[in-house]
Amino acid sequence: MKKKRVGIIGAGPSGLAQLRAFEAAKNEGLEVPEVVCFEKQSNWGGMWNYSWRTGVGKYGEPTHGSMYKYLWSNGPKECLEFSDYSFDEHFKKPISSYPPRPVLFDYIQGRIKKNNVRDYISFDTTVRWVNYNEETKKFEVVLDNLKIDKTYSEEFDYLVVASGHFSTPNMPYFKGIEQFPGQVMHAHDFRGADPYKDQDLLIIGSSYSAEDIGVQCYKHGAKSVTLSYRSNPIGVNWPDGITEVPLLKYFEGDTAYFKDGTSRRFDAVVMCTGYQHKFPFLPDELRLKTKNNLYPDHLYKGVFFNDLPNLIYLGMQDQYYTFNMFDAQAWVARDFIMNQYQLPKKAERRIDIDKWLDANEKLETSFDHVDFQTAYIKDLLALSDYPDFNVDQVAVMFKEWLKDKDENILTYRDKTFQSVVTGTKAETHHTEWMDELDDSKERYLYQEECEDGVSEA
Ligand code: FAD
Ligand code: NA7
Repeated sequence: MKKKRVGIIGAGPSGLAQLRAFEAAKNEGLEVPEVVCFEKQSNWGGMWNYSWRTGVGKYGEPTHGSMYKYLWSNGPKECLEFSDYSFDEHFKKPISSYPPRPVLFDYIQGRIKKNNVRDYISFDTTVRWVNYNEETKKFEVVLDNLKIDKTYSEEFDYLVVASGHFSTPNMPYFKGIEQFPGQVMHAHDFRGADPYKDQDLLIIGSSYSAEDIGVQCYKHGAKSVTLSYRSNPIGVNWPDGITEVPLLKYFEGDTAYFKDGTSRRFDAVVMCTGYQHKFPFLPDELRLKTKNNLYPDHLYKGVFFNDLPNLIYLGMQDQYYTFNMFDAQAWVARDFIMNQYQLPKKAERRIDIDKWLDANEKLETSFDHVDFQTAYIKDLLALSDYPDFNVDQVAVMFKEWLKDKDENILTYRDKTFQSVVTGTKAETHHTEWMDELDDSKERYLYQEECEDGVSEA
């Protein structure tokens, strides 16, 4: 019998989790389907594969990357650790709880380099369009091999969409912005704090990007940072030099006027106003339409498109849990594809989705959000043989992290946590985060004992 074919769109952490899930089954001696992953960039890692480019890439495709220089993990690494590949196994020594981007990128790659996962990925290949054929029950995927400028198509029995959702900017308009004399950009195009040294910076938004870009620019020498919120302020104890104000109403020249009647002049504006779930390669009836939230509608177990469950979406949720959530999802998807996990009927699936949507509606605090996603992860873990980990303890760490940020947004990254995978307590990093201006892997991992016993990098 002909092997089933599985197409995966994207080789970021979610797509790689799917590849790894199949490899794990293969290593157990099971017969796995034929799997092909398409990645429009020249390397894997998705967001973690930093790109200096903005706008379009070398082949004229929209640049996927939204990450920037000097980006350090914004949550404890112990909350995202793969349960089948620990930080200890990768780094061979304890490291701190908040590593910089290149170190996490290295970790992601370590697990898949152990297998021949790269062989399954067609790089520099963008998915242009998908048709579903009701008669053959197959997905026809139209692709562009960007390197040789060739369009072709392939057929699949299952399609896994792992193309991420923090790449297409949500960019609001504010009256007068077209006359603002300084730089206006979205966080998607932010590549590091250097241009904002000695500048007065306005940031719109009050979520992760606003917080992190604001604090980074403060750390790297911005003269002042003003954060303007629409619904709720971030509300942590800000240091002198960072202020939160209500929403921007309009600009007059370089001066911004806010809802509370205050005004101030700025050199530059960064819109940290979130991203759109965008799937330009999917027709209407297959496209997930959602805002960024913890339980997008239409996905059974947060994964299976209810109208057509052979269409699988990974990582589409707003995220407390990341790498380990993608794994838990990918393992369940794999078991469905390999007939080891049966889905209930569509109406039953709908009831389950509604149950989660109702619960999501009722959430109020950040702690509620953590508990909700924790319950979701547990639900997934019960469905596959992805190695169990102490999810309740991870939830405790997330809550500690939230409290740490509230207490001191500049020092929370100096805290350490204990792995639920190995029990290892993280090291204190050799340099306090506020004094550490170098985010390279070499600098991070290098440590030398000085004569006086104080470690120095
Ligand atoms: P992505 O990483 O976005 O990967 C999607 C992949 O799909 C990309 O490689 C892309 O090129 C490819 N692709 C897209 N469209 C196509 C197409 N048409 N054809 C072929 N390939 C395609 N998470 C954390 O855990 N900790 C952090 O500190 C953290 N910081 C973040 C900071 C920023 C600025 C952003 C934007 C996100 C951050 N995240 C963080 C969340 C991050 O999104 C996840 O960690 C993770 O990268 C999501 O993985 P993914 O594979 O779902 O999506
Ligand atoms: P998020 O978490 O989706 O947050 C988007 C923010 O943008 C949020 O504060 C919104 O305010 C705000 N927003 C959206 N539209 C507007 C308008 N029109 N005006 C003002 N403010 C607006 O995106 P992030 O980029 O912060 O985080 C995404 C990922 O990147 C995350 O996983 C991180 O790890 C990095 P609201 O509260 O809705 O009023």
